[in-house]
Amino acid sequence: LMLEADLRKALERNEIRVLFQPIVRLEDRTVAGFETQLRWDHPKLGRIPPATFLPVAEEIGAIVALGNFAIERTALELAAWQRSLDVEPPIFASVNVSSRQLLRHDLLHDVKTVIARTGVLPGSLKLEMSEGLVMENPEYAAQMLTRIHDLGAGLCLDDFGTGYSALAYLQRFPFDTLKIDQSFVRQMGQGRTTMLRSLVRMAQELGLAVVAEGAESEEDAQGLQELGCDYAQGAAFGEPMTMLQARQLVGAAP
Ligand code: G
Ligand code: G
Ligand code: MN
Ligand code: NA
Repeated sequence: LMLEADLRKALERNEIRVLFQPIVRLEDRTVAGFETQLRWDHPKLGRIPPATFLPVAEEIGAIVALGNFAIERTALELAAWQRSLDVEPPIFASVNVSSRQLLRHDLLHDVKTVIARTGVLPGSLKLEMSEGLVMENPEYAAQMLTRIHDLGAGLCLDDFGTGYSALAYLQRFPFDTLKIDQSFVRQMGQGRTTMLRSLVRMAQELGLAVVAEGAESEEDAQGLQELGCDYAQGAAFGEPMTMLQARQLVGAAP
């Protein structure tokens, strides 16, 4: 297939972008960090979303290279910000990781190498992954994540609430943050807050920070804050933007 041949060359041809979507503190609406998102700017087809090209990358064995590119590019940018900004806590970035990176490749080694090479403050580099990914091989995932956590990197459980595993079970994993799936924010918009309320309460009792995704309006943001979410991301605060725009947003040196 055309797409496969093109994707093999996309990295070296500089067609892969790492976008940054702001994550704000609900208490004062300041930017706490970003979630990074890969995009492929195809020369003929235009911008291709990860949901389209990551499965292709998986098939052709390019998923680890793309994942490492996202981690490395993000860490380089954060390290540059840290040299020009003096904010406490430092601005973080949370990079999505795929099942293959965590379960069938040495993600520990990759993260360790990137931290050493870039000098990024380890705690400002976070990895996020879905519950489904972790549950593919919980024993191995727990081991790997514990060792990555020991490097000082942050760990966020993505799409929380959409899976079937109990939080009590996931407590054995060293996550510091839960990201509540946007479907619960949609429910809140329809006056249904039961799920969101209990997910937030569980997270709080376990000492985990809570990010809500899919905050699309000021009304969403206020509702999430009232329910005790610490952070939110979504159209209300900014769509995924270029690194240059993110740099300007946080006031780092150009
Ligand atoms: O932006 P969009 O909704 O199209 O993103 C679709 C999915 O692609 C997201 O859920 C996100 O987890 C995934 N994704 C985006 N960037 C990366 C990345 O760098 N690595 C991995 N593994 N997944 C990513
Ligand atoms: O990694 P994950 O699958 O969670 O990726 C998050 C996806 O959700 C990204 O593609 C991001 O662009 C998207 N997203 C972020 N904020 C909003 C929002 O406010 N509304 C909608 N519909 N999508 C959002
Ligand atoms: Mn995500
Ligand atoms: Na998500």
